[in-house]
Amino acid sequence: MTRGLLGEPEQQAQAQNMMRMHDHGGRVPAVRTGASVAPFSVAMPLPPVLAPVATLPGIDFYRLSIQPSTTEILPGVSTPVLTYGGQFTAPTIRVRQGRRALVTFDNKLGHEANVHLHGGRVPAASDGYPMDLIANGKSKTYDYPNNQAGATLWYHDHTHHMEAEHVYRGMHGFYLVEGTDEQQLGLPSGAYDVPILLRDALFDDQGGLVFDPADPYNRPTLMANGKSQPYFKVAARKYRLRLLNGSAHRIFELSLGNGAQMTQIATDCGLLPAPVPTNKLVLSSGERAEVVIDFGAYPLGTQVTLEDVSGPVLRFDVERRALDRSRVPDRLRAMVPLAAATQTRQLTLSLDPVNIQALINNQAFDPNRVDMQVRRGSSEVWEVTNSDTNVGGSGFGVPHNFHTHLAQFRILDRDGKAPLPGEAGWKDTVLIQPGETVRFQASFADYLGRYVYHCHMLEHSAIGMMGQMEIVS
Ligand SMILES: [Cu+2]
Repeated sequence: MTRGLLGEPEQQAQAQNMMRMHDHGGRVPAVRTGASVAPFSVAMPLPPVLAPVATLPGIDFYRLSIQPSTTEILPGVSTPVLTYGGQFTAPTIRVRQGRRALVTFDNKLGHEANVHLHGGRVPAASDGYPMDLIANGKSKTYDYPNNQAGATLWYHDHTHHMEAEHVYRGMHGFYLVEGTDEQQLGLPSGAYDVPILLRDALFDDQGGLVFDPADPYNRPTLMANGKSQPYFKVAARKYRLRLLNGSAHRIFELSLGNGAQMTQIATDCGLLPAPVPTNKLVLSSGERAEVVIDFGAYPLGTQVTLEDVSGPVLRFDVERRALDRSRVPDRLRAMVPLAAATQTRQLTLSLDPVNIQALINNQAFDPNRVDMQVRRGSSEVWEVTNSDTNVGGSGFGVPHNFHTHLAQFRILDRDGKAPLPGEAGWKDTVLIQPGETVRFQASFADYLGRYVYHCHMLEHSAIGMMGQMEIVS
């Protein structure tokens, strides 16, 4: 084991705990599954939109605490959680493209933590580098320039070794960038533009969240915006739904219970070139998809479920009429041709269950080691392979995904085959199935310094499936 990954005894213990991949170690927690609660018994809340504490020309100032809190995920049960702003689905920060946001976080968690703006193109000092932490009792102001296209971003903890548990316990929220050219498109807006954070959890008898990194597959309760299988009353008209997989580990495979199509309009980093009709959305941890669903197609009283392969997540209840002047244009966004790539790199993801590590190119993350240097403003092709077809000789394959900080990318191919139409836009996170190689081309704009890239199944990044690049001039 490298010193960088497992220097402290408590971190060693934690990592060993994480690598008991499927071995419950005799400590099987009492399960209070989502199935024990009647589905669709509570309304899906919308996370509050955070108001600026001060404003200057071109700049908004925001302030949020990082603090423990409680929330009601299962009806009538109080669950301790870790939050931004005391809210289990943190307040939504909604900004306009080109308008800078300075967000101050006051850490009252009782231990160190930080904040990463997932999908944000931000200076290295504001990226939430895993070792760049806010001590308990201290504050830090993150500088978000918002010089990027409109997109559904999110903010979450990135404390090295603790990111999986922190995010699992609730340190996640939306950060929505409104694009300057979006309004003229006429997409559903205002009350009909709805962020939905999807995730999972396992509960104990007392309603506490069980975090067992060794068994991330046993998290049967599905939630939307912090409630277990809620309903959401909708008008009979078009809605823009911003779906985020905020799970630490789970892959959602989503469809509508009635088999109807959704119209996908955006992916991680904003609008697709054109709308894509689809009846299935696969979102791995950290990925986003925006869809338009026209509930005007249904009579009042219709109930439409959003289903994962493991069960329903959310039910839309069509309960009133409303005027609808929104539309989904045939063209959403011009895609600039990719610049010529200056570099091709190969990265291989693998778990090492014997040494309790997760690796990129056979190395666990070491903050003292720079894995590559990348020229600012360059464009590179990365070939990322998931070699875990037979983890530890078990015969089982394990999916991974891959997230780049700072850089946005476009998928070139999967095992030589063209990407799906819904993957045709700019992305920052991509699912890679066992044995699969994904080739993407990334652009490294704007900022210098050290940024990480990693598997966004956070139990994997927490034990080393992460590397760092240094952007140089
Ligand atoms: Cu992984």
